[in-house]
Amino acid sequence: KARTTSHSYEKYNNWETIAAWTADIADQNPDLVTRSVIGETYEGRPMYILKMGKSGPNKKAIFMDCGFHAREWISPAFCQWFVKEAVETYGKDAVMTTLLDSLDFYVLPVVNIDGYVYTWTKDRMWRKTRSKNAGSFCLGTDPNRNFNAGWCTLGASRSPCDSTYCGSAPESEKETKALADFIREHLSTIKAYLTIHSYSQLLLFPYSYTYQLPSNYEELNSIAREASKQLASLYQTKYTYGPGATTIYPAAGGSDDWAYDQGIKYSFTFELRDTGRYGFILPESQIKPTCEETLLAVKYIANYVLEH
Ligand code: ING
Ligand code: ZN
Repeated sequence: KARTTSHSYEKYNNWETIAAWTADIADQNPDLVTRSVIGETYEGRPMYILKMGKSGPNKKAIFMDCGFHAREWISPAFCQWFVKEAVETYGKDAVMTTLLDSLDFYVLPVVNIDGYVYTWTKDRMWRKTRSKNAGSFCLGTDPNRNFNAGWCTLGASRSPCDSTYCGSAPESEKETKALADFIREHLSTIKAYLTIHSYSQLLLFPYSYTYQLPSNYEELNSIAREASKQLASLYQTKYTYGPGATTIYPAAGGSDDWAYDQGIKYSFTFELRDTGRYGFILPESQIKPTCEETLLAVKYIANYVLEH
């Protein structure tokens, strides 16, 4: 099929371009990247996931997703950047080489594909999925209020017209169900869960659905401190870190809390640049610096997980 747009790591790519890119990057790096489909969206689009790493026995894995919220365009840009850096620096950068030799990364470049398409075609500020709601003319559920972690008890809405609508039940959305099914199927290998949002420059960890601290709070806090320090080392971008409930706001049904309660003890939500000057409409000139600094934090966390 002929291409109508070309892919660039320093531009925001539409879904058609990202989908084609997932095929190309896998075809061009057969010993490092495998593409598969974990499900399909409400509107019928295939949800591609890229498995990255040298094949080997009994490897631990890290799961990372981007594009939960449609308008947070820097997030899918980071997943694409991460995959590019992995294939370009494997065999050259010592840390990346060790990571890919010893770990697998599952990268889901866009979770909420229907919403992402909608932000390109109709409403740049759309957040939710695009599913129909019974008894309402309003569309969509907030995918990050739709997980079974204190579902809809706090910081979420029961009204389909609200941007934080929790859905009719946990995993009511095809996209969150596909993601949760994939993680449940790979629970024995997945040691870390990373989910990329924007904006606010935060590195969050459980819990958001309760003010209780997670059992390994001290460990998560020190990982977040060091990852934030690594991130700042490049351009002095300042991140705040801590449990979601006290660092951003209490909110139930988030994927990081759900993954943590599944037993994935290293679970983090990134809120990338900026702190509000541009907000969700981060200029393309900031894609490269944002992705470069975030990569340092992700590599730090991955290396920590590998060594523990
Ligand atoms: N922020 C997240 C949100 O879904 C969050 C914050 C993280 C909530 C983890 C719950 C759990 O509201 C953005 N920008 O989406
Ligand atoms: Zn978000």
